[in-house]
Amino acid sequence: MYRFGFGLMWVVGTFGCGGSDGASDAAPSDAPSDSSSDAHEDAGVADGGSPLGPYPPVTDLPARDALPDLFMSFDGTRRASDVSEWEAWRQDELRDLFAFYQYGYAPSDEVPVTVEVVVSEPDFIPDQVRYDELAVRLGDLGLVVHVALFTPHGVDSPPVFVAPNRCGNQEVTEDPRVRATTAWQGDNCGSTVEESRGVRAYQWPISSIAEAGFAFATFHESEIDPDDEEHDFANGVHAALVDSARDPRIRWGRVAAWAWGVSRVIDGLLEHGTVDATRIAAVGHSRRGKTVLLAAAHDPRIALVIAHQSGTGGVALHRSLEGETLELINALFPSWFNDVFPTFARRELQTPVDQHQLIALVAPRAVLATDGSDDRWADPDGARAAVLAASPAWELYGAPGVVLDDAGAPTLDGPLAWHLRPGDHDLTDDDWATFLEFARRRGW
Ligand code: GTR
Repeated sequence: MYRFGFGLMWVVGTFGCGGSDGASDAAPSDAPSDSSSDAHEDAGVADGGSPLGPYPPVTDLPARDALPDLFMSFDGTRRASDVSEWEAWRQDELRDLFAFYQYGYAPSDEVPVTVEVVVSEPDFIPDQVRYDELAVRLGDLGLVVHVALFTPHGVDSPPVFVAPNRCGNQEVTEDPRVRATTAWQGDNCGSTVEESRGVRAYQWPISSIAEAGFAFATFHESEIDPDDEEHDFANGVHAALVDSARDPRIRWGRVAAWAWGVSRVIDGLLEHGTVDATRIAAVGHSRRGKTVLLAAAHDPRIALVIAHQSGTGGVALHRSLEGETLELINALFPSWFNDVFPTFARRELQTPVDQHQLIALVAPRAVLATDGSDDRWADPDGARAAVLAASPAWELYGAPGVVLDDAGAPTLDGPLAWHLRPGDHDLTDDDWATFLEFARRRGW
């Protein structure tokens, strides 16, 4: 048993290999977990190109059931006790640890974007929504991301929801004025691109979003990187932008590439200039929930992030040991993370960073994590616990963090929130009602 209480609280402790453990009651020995097997190779890569490493190989990391401390340095020697220390070194250290052990490093090259409006439909929905397709060209990489931008009539500088999509922009509507993707399409889209037109329109209620005064911008994730294990990294931005100075084991995985893509789409939207630069929300479902959370942890322009049913590698704690395991996610999707992360299979207690720390990197901006009661694979309890454990990062800024109701359940009232609705893995009108309500309570 690693958890106590109602299965929703974890002891928080320091992690550093040489550091003291702040929660010794709950911590087992520092010896690596005996659940390790010979099949798990030692994934030490010395510094391998990490700006802040070197860090120990996975097999040398101690097993701790206490959550890694938000504020204590990895080596356990210093604590970020105020915002200036948190921002001066601890945020960088956490980002570096996540890159080194989990998501991989994005190349550091600057990629300036240029924007061309290639479709304009001022009355896409009469008297309500304008449609523009922005072709966002990524430097000289030979890649163009087509952003479908729906803006409400009569709202100057609207806030915007930015969302990666799975099948292409044509999935969001039956209307042929939204052009279909020419990039790779995965399963569950349709046997032809045209068959996938409107296939997920029910997930993207463009009219209700506009009615609430918001713009909606979506793009096909494959235009950044196809989720295509067969061709691995031979296509998309992985092929176009390689940081060969890094050890290949810690180069970026697919989730990191998609997150980088969210930021390039924001570059494009700001260049275009229609939406309010101070009210950019990123929203993603499932693997795209993982993506937008990582994007927000790196990109301060994302003022509000909604990670919907993001599960393992998203909001859910590794240490919750429920739902999708680290072993399974890496076996099923070997390209989503870096090549060190699979070494944590059956070694969840050795992870030196856990997902509450990724959430904390978004503070003091707004974060909403949402789940479905029947979606056990995404581990709602592990997500709720992560959100609660991240709350002290908001408190450091003097903000309330998670606001609980009288029964102790998280509400939508604070800048950090978790919400559970009945049902399974999907993106529904009820979810959108929650997203819009959360934004409204932030004063958007
Ligand atoms: C599942 C995967 C989850 C989640 C989901 C999705 O198969 O195990 O981590 O990301 O896919 O993106 O739909």
